[in-house]
Amino acid sequence: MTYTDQTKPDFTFIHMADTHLGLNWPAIGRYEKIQIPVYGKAFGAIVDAAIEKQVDFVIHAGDLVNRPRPPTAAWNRILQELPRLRKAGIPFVVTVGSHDKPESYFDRAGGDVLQLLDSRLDLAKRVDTDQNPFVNLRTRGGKKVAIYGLGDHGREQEESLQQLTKHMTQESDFSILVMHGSVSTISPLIGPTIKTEKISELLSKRYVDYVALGHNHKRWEHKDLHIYNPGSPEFTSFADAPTLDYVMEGSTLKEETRKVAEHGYYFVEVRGEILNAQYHHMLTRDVKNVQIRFNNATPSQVVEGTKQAIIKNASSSSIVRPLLKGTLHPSTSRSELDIREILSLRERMLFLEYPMVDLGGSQVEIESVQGSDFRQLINQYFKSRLGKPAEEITEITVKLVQLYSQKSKTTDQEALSLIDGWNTND
Ligand SMILES: [Mn+2]
Repeated sequence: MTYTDQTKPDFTFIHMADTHLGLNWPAIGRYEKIQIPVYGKAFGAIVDAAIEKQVDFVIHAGDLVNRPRPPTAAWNRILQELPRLRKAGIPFVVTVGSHDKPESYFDRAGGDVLQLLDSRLDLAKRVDTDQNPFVNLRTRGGKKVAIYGLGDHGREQEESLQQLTKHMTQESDFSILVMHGSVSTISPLIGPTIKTEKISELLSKRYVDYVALGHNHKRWEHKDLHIYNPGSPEFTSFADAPTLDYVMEGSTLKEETRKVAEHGYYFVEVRGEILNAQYHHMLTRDVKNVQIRFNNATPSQVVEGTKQAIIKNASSSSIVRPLLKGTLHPSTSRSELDIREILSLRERMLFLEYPMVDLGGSQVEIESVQGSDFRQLINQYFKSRLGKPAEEITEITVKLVQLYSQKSKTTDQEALSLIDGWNTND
């Protein structure tokens, strides 16, 4: 990168989030297909960029690790990458994400990973309202930058921001609010949320010049205000992935829409009053949802259409989730669907998720008959016993209940392959 005197920024930085080091998704069930390294590689690639561009600092908006007790592979990666930044003289400032936070009493007693990185290893500056709410940095060109941290505080998010604003001054040349959570205009809205007006006020009063979000895994930015969310550098679930939308008309498959999902980081240049946030896309794995809508289709048409749509989109490195929507022909039933036939495509790709079937209501029925959302109940119970892994266990339990509520000759087989697809998640 070459700048002229007119374009040379006062300083630059990188904003990333949601690296989820240590995650193994999807759990493929064969040990040589473990997915942990892709998250480490994505993190390493951003560190490479930071060093190559000689940015003044790097900010991470939370969820550095996937679990508060990360596996050794994640530690290995952290202790490989962060010293490279330190050696290059690039401070790494991070706030506390929902996944970095210890949940149990025993974990809390030892502090969190980010605390170890900060006070024990001097590899990061941890900013959050609970300890060090902000850090002041000096850029190479002598500019004074303040970075305020607001981790994940759940329902107390607004209150915590209120606390944080007490520390804010207009004395720095540039100020950043790094926050793990959403603002009210983000889409889709997830997790702890601050009203956009509150942020807008901080921006207009120049208490803050750049708002660095994390938590939502898809890229998003405010159209007028300097509020940016880079998304996760790699896919962490099918919810982060693009969706290809097909409709089956008779025996013809028609593509309707493509919903993209961007993944990467921001490279930000600041020069005087001018802020230029450039989005850099990452090379990710090939992950997608393939959604097919059927109208009064027979079970064999559904299987055929689904297979066609999957084959169109899958190579040996693809990770695919089929979503089957619409209605079955009234004289047929969900139990006649030969899901195994769809799953036989598994060999052709890296991972084929067990299809989500929403064809004329089996899933809806069971929930309304119970009179309550059984997913919620199961999740609550598992959470109280297990913490974070509860979500995955809930998912598989709900799928099994749904599967057995429509028992057929092939149900046991289907259940086995469903379990098989999940069985190596730690
Ligand atoms: Mn996250």
